[in-house]
Amino acid sequence: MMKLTFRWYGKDDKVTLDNIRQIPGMTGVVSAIYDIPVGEIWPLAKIQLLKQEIQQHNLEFEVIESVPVHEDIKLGLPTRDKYINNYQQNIVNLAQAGVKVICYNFMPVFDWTRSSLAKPLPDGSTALVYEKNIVAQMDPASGSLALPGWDASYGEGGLGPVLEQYKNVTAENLWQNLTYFLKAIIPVAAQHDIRMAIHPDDPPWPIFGIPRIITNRDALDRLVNIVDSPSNGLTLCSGSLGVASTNDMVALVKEFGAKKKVHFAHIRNIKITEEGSFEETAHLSSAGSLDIVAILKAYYDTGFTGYIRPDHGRMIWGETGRPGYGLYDRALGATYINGIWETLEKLGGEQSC
Ligand code: DNO
Repeated sequence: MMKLTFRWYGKDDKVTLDNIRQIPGMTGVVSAIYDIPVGEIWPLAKIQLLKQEIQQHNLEFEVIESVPVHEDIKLGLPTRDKYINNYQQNIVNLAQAGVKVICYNFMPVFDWTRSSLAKPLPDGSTALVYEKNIVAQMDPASGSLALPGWDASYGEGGLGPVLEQYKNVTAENLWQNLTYFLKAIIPVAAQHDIRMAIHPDDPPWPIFGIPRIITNRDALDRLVNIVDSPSNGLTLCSGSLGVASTNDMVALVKEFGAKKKVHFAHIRNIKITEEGSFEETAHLSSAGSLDIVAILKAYYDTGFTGYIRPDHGRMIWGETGRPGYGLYDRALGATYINGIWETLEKLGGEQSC
């Protein structure tokens, strides 16, 4: 049985733990410590407090999304060793608090990127969209750009110098720096029974002239082979990889699921509006370009027992809040996942449905 979870941004989140608890089938919360700068150590006491609060709501605290990777590690600067030591300590502290999976990503500077956070859709909802023509005109160094996934530690105007540092960084450099990082942290994770789960790049192509490497099947394969350990695995995010029509999500789940490399599943649907542009949609298969039933069936057939969560939702029913992370549409997504999973269980894995 998979474990259904929900992302929660802590006390500042408009979505409460009570809200989450009432979603049918919810077993746990995916969260993080948000008020410690990237690269620093998360004090054990803070982690324990977060855990207590979540457990008081009868929810489990076993997945972290994310422990961010400091830019100096991605850039391969001499200062990286200090940040890698801190990362190792975070793994140890989180293990001590009972955490099982740590999600992270290796996207330079920008985490997930969109051209609009609230595009009105014909049904009156709003959604996150990525239109390549608009992104092409955006200037991240201007200081006025605000995107949802950005690491808040780059203040206004603070991006210019960081972007400058990436000028000569190639995709192969990023791979080397990721390799250095993994060789240092995976043994620590393995020793403490933590499974690291890299999140693919979203979108899975270079943006603003900076390379991105976790973008397709070959990249995932290369990643898991850098260090051969059950602790070196994936967050397989359907909405991130799935926006490239060359990525076959069902095949990816089958391949990496069979190898027991998927520790965390993000389920989201998207509609490819043209190659390189997309809109986020409701989870329902017919709403977007992905066959969510086929994706979940692939998880089911590989005997997936990991953590799964509905991913971004649209804003519906007048809800306002953190783009992509309101309550209602994600809760509908959770219920949809439950419905499909229950059907698969009742009909049995080998039957088509
Ligand atoms: C977006 C998320 C990402 C993800 C990180 C993982 O909604 O899926 O921001 O949390 O990339 O490190």
